[in-house]
Amino acid sequence: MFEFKLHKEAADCSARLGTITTAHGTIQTPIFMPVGTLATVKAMSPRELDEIGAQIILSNTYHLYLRPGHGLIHDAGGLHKFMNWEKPILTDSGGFQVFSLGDLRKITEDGVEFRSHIDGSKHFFSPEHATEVQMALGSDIAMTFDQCPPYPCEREEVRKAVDRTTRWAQRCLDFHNHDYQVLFGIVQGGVYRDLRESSTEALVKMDFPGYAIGGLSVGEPKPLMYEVLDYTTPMLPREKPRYLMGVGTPDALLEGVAKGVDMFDCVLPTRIARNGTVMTSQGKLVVRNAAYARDFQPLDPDCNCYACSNFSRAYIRHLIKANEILGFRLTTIHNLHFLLDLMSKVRQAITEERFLQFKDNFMRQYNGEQK
Ligand code: PRF
Ligand code: ZN
Repeated sequence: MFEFKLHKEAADCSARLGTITTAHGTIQTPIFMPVGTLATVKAMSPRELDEIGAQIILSNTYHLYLRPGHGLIHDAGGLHKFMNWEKPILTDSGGFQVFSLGDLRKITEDGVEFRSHIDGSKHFFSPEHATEVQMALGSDIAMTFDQCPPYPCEREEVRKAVDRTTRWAQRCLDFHNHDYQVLFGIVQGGVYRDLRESSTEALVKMDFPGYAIGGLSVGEPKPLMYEVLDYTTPMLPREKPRYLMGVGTPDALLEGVAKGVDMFDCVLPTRIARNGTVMTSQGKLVVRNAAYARDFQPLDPDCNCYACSNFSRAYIRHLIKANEILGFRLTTIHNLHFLLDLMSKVRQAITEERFLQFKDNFMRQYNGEQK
């Protein structure tokens, strides 16, 4: 079961308000998806995720295939039951993760041979296999197996990756067969406009229920990513959800929304939390720094999350310096709350036809960075 409803479109930019209904419930777009690579959003229980307003999470095919294995998760009753998360789950196909392995992999038309980052054992992923694993996991949204070229990358290399991604997308689609799970296509093409065009055109013909924009936020300058988004989102069907993969800085989320993106995911909020950095309405703050040793304010005075309502910067810094688990849990709770709350404010602003004004105000405050 899957339905995308477009409720509103901004008059002065491409921002959209919508809902996506899956077998595990309805989510509101634009949305940020916390990343739970190993069937856990690191440091957070599902109850806590629920409390901070997470509506959907992302998990990774590659990691779960290697450990504990999709067969085991299937036997446990599927990923939702295994991890006790009852709301929607999107799984990434493993394409991106396998391609990030560098020397550990070999690509052919049939698929990718790679060595496990855990024990060095040999494995093979094909479009069919990536699809089969995702069906066994039982996520609500599965992704096609794509080839994400690095940045920078020669045009000819990117062209080959686009053509292969197109053929692999068709193979995923032909193989996919699941009661409620849907499969999204992934557009590639690097920073080459005509390649983005041919990738999009080929995938749109296959009529996926949703489309991701892959191959961005891989090291290119942000203005270049925005330029690619500017011409890529209008090539995608208006009535289908658009997902920008691997983007999660506040400025890029707001730009993405303004350019018509509906879904985002990123490890950033959870990863930086674990090294003592938080996002606040006044910019990034490295609470681990000595400057906060005697700072008894909350992480973000404008935040009402559990961490900010109950603890000071000084206390959280102390926990992190002492390597206490609670410190990392509190910064994770705050960072996820911050982005989920930002997206909720974004949706409210679109509803009230003042999104661009909201975006300007937010960015002005955020860029007045604290040290
Ligand atoms: N493809 C897939 N997953 C991804 C990406 C991609 O291009 C990116 C790029 N930022 C993040 N995650 N399958
Ligand atoms: Zn907070």
